[in-house]
Amino acid sequence: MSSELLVWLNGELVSKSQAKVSVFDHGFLYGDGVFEGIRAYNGKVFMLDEHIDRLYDSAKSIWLNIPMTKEEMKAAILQTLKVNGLRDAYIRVVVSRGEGDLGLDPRKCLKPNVVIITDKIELFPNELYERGIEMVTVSVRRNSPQALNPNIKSLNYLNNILAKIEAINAGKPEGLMLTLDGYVAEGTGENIFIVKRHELFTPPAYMGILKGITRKVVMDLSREIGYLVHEVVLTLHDVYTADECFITGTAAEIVPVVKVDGRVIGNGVPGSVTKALIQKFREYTQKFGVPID
Ligand code: PXG
Repeated sequence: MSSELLVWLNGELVSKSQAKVSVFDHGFLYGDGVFEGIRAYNGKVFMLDEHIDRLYDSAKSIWLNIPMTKEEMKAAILQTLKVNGLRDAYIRVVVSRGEGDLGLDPRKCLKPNVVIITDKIELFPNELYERGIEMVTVSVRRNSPQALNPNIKSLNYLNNILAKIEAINAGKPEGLMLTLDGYVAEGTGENIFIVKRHELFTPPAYMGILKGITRKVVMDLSREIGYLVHEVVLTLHDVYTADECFITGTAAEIVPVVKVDGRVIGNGVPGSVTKALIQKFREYTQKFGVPID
């Protein structure tokens, strides 16, 4: 095993310092490309098929042809984890339009660049999960699906980054993004749920959000435990008056939210439903996934 991290770049494993693409790549010039963030837990890749399916769906939607099959992509991910000796990891798959000229025309980009980065996972501090976080509604609205569908996990994340900066400037770790109509959409890189009378509510995917894979797992686990789950339009009033609130994402997993725009949610501490789901989710991630070897 090499001491320097190896990156999968267009079919070759190259050391981190050698893993480079052209400044003429349209991923760099225009954010023209797609990506996925995936986790490995305990020697197994969590929800691998679901992430690969979403990657290929994002690519299809933007007319980007990934130059390898899904099976080849999965094998490449497993190989990259293996050579780096990683059992608990964060995996970033990036497919960009490739090198072109300075114009927008993607037809000039003949070969997409495919990159798989695997690295140690930087866990969020434990106290975040024990105490919960505060969120603030940001003024930047989530991209309209009519302009750029948030279901596409594209390299163009400026919408979310601007929202994140606003939250940070307000001194809060995470921002709550609304749709153009002012309905609750999602966090900057997480989906949102509220709990009311032991039932779960989350905005439907057609509202213009990323259809999160953690969101789907949480909905399934909730139903398994016996909670009803509803995908419904939510207002800020619904959030402020919820018993519990939490956000979900591959990196964050399930993070309790205890204050939104200054309103204390429920008792101001992570609620029993949220805590039960965090516990159940952790067990699930340790058990299920595609083995690395
Ligand atoms: N909404 C948005 C806008 C996202 O980008 C999620 C929801 C959650 O989806 P999953 O499938 O992960 O449950 C995301 C996740 C990170 C990071 O490292 C996460 C995301 C994008 C970029 C970075 O925290 N996406």
